[in-house]
Amino acid sequence: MAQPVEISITATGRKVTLPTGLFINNEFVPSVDSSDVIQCLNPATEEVICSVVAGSAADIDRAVAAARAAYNTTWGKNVGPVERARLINRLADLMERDRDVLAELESLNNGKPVRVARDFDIGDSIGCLRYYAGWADKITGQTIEVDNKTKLAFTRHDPIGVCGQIIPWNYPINMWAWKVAPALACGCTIVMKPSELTPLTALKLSELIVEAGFPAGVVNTVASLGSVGGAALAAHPDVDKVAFTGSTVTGRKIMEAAAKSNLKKVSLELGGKSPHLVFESADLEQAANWAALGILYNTGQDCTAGSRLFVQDTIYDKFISILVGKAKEMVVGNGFDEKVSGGPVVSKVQYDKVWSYIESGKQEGATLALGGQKRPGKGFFVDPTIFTDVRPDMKIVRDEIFGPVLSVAKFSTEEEAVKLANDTSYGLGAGLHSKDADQCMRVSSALEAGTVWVNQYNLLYNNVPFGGKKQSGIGRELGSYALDEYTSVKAVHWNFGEKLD
Ligand code: TXE
Repeated sequence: MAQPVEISITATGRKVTLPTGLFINNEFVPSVDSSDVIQCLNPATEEVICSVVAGSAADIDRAVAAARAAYNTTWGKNVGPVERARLINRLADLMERDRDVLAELESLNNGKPVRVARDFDIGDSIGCLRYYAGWADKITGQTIEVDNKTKLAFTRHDPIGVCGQIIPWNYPINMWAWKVAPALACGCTIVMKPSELTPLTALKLSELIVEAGFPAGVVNTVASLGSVGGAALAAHPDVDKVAFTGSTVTGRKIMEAAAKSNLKKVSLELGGKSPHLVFESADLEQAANWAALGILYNTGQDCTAGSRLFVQDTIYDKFISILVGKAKEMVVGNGFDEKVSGGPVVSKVQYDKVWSYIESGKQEGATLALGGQKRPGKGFFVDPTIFTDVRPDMKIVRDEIFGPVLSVAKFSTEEEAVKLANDTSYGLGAGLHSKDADQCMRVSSALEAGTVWVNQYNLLYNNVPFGGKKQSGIGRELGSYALDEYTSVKAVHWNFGEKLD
């Protein structure tokens, strides 16, 4: 099985022809040794959308060989930066042209509102491609004086080589763009493994890779189970770098596989349990808007979800009542309904996980201020749920839930707020709201996180780095910092005078 299928998107009347094979050397092909398929579901209806080929370890070998051959012949150091930028920009143009189709496919497979996919996920992804296209001819080294009379040294930022990229299901197109764009700009070739839950848009984008004119083998896409294709990529002896976004548990396995194979370079963007602090001087209406967005955006399936909210005791009751009002405004439903602001969670596994945490919050004695009741009917829907008066030892406070479930606790002093905020093994995001500029500076400096938002939350820009501290990850994506992840610095020592006797 590797034939394209036609998908009917009932809500919009659109018919989309979707490739279902493995994308290797610019062709969609069947597996070399397996008849396994991945069944893709619509999480809003639980209906099967279609099946796609599930790649095996042998298919990963084939894709890596294609990527290596392209790296050595048509890409890598064999193509100039202006041409790399042209192709990346061309890909961005094609995504712009196909924005509606991509948004509908993304919504169908992931559940997020189609409007959000169109305006934010795909808009940002197009911006990400253009941003890194702009970097392609600005990746430069240094000239270093070592001895004015006879020698100097300089550095070159070489492409790192063949990259394995393993992405999750919460932002399938964004994660694709965050990884593909800087890798291509730096001259790397790619074997992409999308999540087995959401492979459809990565396959559609693979068609655009051919149409944009990339040489065969530069970008390869192997839909596969994590334990099969993902594990094979992480352990592959001919992969020079693996870039991963996903759970901390899987991140550990990837690092171990990299260490045990060829010590390939690893970047990891992992889970979080991000703190969000509201001080008494804050604009409470605004802080409540950001706090609601922080936990409810993407149905809480966000690595930086502000899932632990700490509110100063003097404004605690008032703030919670404003916040509950804001959270109630969220319309949860099928992402194809234009009124909907929150879709379902992505899968039955995630649905069961989120509900088990909601049950544990009830059992451990947290106060339910909103939600916490299952809906009848089909679809993996979870309404906004807010627990107040939580204790630091509760499971809902310690673990990443990855759903629209917020834990709220109070603090009395700034020192206590920072201590509570940092009491986690994660360090991805953090937010604070205060009108006291000195306090904003002190607290943002004390928070242990790769990103701190002040008087806002969850906004990201393609030119600002993103990544984690502690067990939230290693390395940085976005901004010029991501270029370090895809380049290897070579120092060249040049002698123009010294003769040895
Ligand atoms: O993640 P996995 P899952 C968190 C979130 C969620 C939990 C579990 O808390 O509830 O993780 O989600 C691939 N070698 N995040 O199980 O397994 C897999 O195929 C190599 C946070 O879906 O980490 C997929 O492509 N790869 C996160 C990718 O890893 C493997 C986003 C992510 O899946 C592999 C997603 C293996 N052994 C989940 N096993 C974030 N940081 O945003 C799986 N994979």
